[in-house]
Amino acid sequence: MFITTQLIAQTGTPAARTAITINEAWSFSKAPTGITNIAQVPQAGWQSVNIPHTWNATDVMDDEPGYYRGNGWYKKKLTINNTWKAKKVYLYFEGANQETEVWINGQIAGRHIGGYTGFYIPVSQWLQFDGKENLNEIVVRVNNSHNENIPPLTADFTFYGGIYRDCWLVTTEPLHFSLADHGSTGIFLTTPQVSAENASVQVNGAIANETGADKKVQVTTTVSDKTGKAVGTVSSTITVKKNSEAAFRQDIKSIVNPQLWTPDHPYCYTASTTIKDAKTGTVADQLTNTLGFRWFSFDADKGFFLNGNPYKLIGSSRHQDYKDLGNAVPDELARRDVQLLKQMGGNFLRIAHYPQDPAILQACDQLGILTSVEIPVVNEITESDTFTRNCANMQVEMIRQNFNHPSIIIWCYMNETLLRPHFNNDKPRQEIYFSNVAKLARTLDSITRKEDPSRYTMLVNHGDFNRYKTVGLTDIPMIVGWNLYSGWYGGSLTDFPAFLERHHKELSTKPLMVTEYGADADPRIRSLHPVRFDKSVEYTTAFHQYYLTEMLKRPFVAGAMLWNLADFNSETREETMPHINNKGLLTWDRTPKDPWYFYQAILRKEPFLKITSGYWKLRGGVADSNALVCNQPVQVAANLDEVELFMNGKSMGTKKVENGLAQWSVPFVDGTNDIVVRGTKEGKPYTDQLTVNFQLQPYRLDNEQLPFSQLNILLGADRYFIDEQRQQFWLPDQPYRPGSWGHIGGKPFKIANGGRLPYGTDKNIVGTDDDPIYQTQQTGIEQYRLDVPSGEYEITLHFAELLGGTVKGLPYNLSADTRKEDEVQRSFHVLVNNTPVLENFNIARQYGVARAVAKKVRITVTGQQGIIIAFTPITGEPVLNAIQVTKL
Ligand code: GCB
Ligand code: CA
Repeated sequence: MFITTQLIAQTGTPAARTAITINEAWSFSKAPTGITNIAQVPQAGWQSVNIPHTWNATDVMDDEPGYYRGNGWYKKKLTINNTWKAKKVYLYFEGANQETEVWINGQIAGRHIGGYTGFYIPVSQWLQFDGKENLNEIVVRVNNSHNENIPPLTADFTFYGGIYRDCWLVTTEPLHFSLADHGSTGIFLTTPQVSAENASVQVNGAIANETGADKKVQVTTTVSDKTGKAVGTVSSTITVKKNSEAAFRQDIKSIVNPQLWTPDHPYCYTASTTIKDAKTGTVADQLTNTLGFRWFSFDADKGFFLNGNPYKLIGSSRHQDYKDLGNAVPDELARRDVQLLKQMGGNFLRIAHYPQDPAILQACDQLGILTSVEIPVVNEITESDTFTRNCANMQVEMIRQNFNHPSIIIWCYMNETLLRPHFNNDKPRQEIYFSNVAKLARTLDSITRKEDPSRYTMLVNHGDFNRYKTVGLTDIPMIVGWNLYSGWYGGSLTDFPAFLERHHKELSTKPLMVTEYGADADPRIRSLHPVRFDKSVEYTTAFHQYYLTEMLKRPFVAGAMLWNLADFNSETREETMPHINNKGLLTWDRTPKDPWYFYQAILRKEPFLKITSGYWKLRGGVADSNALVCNQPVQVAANLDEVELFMNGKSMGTKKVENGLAQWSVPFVDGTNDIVVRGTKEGKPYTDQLTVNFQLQPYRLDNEQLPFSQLNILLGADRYFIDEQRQQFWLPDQPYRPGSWGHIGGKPFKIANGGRLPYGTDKNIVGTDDDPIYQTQQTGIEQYRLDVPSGEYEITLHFAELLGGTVKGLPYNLSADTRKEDEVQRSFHVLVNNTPVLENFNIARQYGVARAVAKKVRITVTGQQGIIIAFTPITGEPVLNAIQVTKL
C-alpha cells in the first residue's frame, strides 16, 4: 500500500494519515502445535528477531527431508502516542505465510488467510493510551502448515513461514478512505479512454465515517505530472452517515496530450485524492496513487499491442527468495531484481506463482516493466467450498491491492492445475475432479473480469495440450499461457515450435503466451558435449537460443517468459545442487550465468559484447598432444556484426555473430590465459576481456616441462565440475591409454529403462554439497591406472552407492509418488599397487545409499610402476565415482 500511496502533508500541517514500520525487536518462538494461546508458549526458547523474518531460512538447506511447517509466535511491545486516542490505528502486514492471528493486549484483533497478500488489522479498540512507553503488546501467531483449503497445496517452491514482509503501524482520522476493502488503499483508478491526444480518469472509492456523527465531505482528486503540475482535477460533495461507508465516483474528462506510459518511457502521473470536512475545511485524509496512461490489446494472430503498436513481450518469472534469507528479503533486493530484468533487456515480469512484495510492482511502474500477477493455485485443487472461497478472496485481494499499477496488464489465477490429477485409478471420479477444476477456473475468471474489465485474464497450463483442451481450460481465460519444456523434461527441442503451431491452428482465437520455458544450469557444471539433463550451462544457453529464436519468428506468440530470473529454493528438489531449482539465468545470489549474456545481446538496444564464460574462470583439460596446449571453445555474446578474438595476444580471427552468439576454439596454456574480444558498431570500438586460470594436464604424465601436480577426475561423466572454494577443476574420465591415465573396464552408470539422464543420477547425495562429483560412476570398473612418475602421492577415491533407497517423485513429475528402488548387493576389494586398501567394501551396507564417501590413501611410487588401482568383485560390480591424485 505504501507503494502506490504516499503520505502527503500540506506545507506546515501534519499529514492526516501516518504510516511507519514496526519491524525491529520482535521476540519469536516456535511452539508445539495445539497451542492456541500465548500463555501456553514455553517461557524458554524466545529469540529476538527483526522483520522481514522467516523461520525456514536454514532448515530448507539441510540434508533432512522437509522443513518446519507449523506455528511461529511473535510478540512485541509497542509505544502508542497518547494523541492517537482520537485517531484510528491499524496494523498493516504486507505478507505473512500463511495463516495469521493477531492479538492486542490479549484480545484477538484479527485474522488473515493466505501467505502472499497484505492485510489491515484495526486495533484502536484494544489499545491502552496513557503515553507510557512499551505499554501495549502485539502477539502474532503465524502458521505455515499444509492446509488443504488454502493454496498452494503443492508446488516447486518452498512455503517459508513467518512475517516475511514489512509490518506497518498506520493511523488515520476517524473520517478516512476505507481500510476495510481487502487490504486495498480504498481508491481505484481507471483510464476509460486514452489516446495520444486525450485521456480520461475515473476514480472509485469509499469513505468511512467513524466520527459518531453524519458528515458532509468534499472529495477532490488532482492528477499531476512528474513535475508536480496539476493537469486535471475534480471535486464532489458527499454525505457519509455515521458509522458507515459511502462509495464515490469521480471523472476527470480530458487530460490533453498525456505522456504515454511505455517500457522505454515509463512516465507516471500521480492522482492525489483528499477528503475535507465540508464545514470546517479540515483535511481528514489524503492518498496519492500512481497513475499511467497506456492502452493495450492481445490478438491471436498478431500478438500484443501497446498504445497501438505491435510489441513483443519478453521477460521472466521471479520467485521472491534469496540465498541465506529465504523469502524474508528487504525491499532493496526486490527492487534490484526488477532492475536486473531491465538490464537483461526484458520488458515483462510474470509475477509467479503468487503476489509479491509491493516494492516489486512499484519498481515495475517506474522502470517500465509490464506485468502479470497471479494467485498460487498450483498443480492441483481441493474440491471444497472453502478452498474455492479462499481462492476467490485471494484473487480479489490481489486485484484490489494492486489495482492502480500501470505496469499490470494481466491477472492470472491458475498454474498447471492438471499436472497432479487426482483419482488416477478411478477415471469416472477423475472426470468429476476435472470438471471441478474447470468450475473453479470459471469462477475465478468471472470474478476477475467483473473486478477489472480493463485488463486481461490468463490461465497457465503445462504442455499437455489435449488434456487442457478436453477439460475446457483453454476456453475460459482471455489468454492461454503454456509452460513448455520440450527438450528438457522430455521430447526434443523441435517439439516446441510444433506445439506453438498447434495452438495457433487449433485454438486460433486465443492469444498465446509462453509463460515458462527453461533448463537447469548448475554454474559449476560445464560440458563440451552438452546434452539434455546434464545440467551444464552449455546446454541451457543453447536451449534458450533455440526457444527465443522460434518465438521471435512468430508474431502470434505474444510473450516469452523464461523460467526463471534467478535460481530459487524448492525444498523437495534434490538434484546437482541440493534444494535448488537451477533454471535461473542468475544464481540464487544473482550472479549471471552464460545465457544471461545471450539475452542481453539479443534484447539490449545499446551495443553489447561479452565473453559468456563469465563464471568459467577456472578451467582445465588435457593437452592435445605433446605440445603444451589444449584447444577448447570460447563463446561470445554480442549484438555487433563481427567480433575478433585474441588469445594471449594472438588473433584467433574475426567471426560473424549469429543469433547473438559466436564461438572460437582457442589454445589454452597452463596457468593464466588472457582472452580479449573486440568489435565495432557504427565506427565505435567495443571490447571485453577475461582472464582464465587453466589447469593443463600433459598428454603424457611424465612430461618434464609440465610436471604432474594434481588430477581430479569424474568417472562415467561427460562434464566438467568447478569447485571454486578449493580452486579445483574436475575433468571427465577417459579410457586408459599408456603414458597417461584412465579407467579399464566397466561402463558409465546410467539409469535403466531409459531414464531421462544421459548418465549418472540426480539423486541427492548426502554428506556433500558437491553432488555432481558423486552422481556419476564407472560401473564394473576393473582398474584405474595413472602412469605417474616416481614420488609420493595422495589418492582420494570417491564412492557413493547410486542404486537403492527411496526415489522421490520430483515436483514436475507426472507420477509424483515416491518409489522404492531395489537394493543392490555389491562388495569388492580395492588394491593400490597390490596393497589392499579396502576389503569387502560394501558401500550400501557400510554407509547407506547415496552418501558421499571419500577414502584417502598415501603411496610411494618408484621407478616405472605408476599407480594401478585394482577392483576385485566379490558380489555384484565394483564401482568408482571419482578420483583425485595429488603429488605431495
Ligand atoms: C513448471 C512450474 C514451475 C517449476 C518449473 C520447473 O512448469 O510451473 O513452478 O518450477 O516448471 O522448473 O520445473
Ligand atoms: Ca516491503
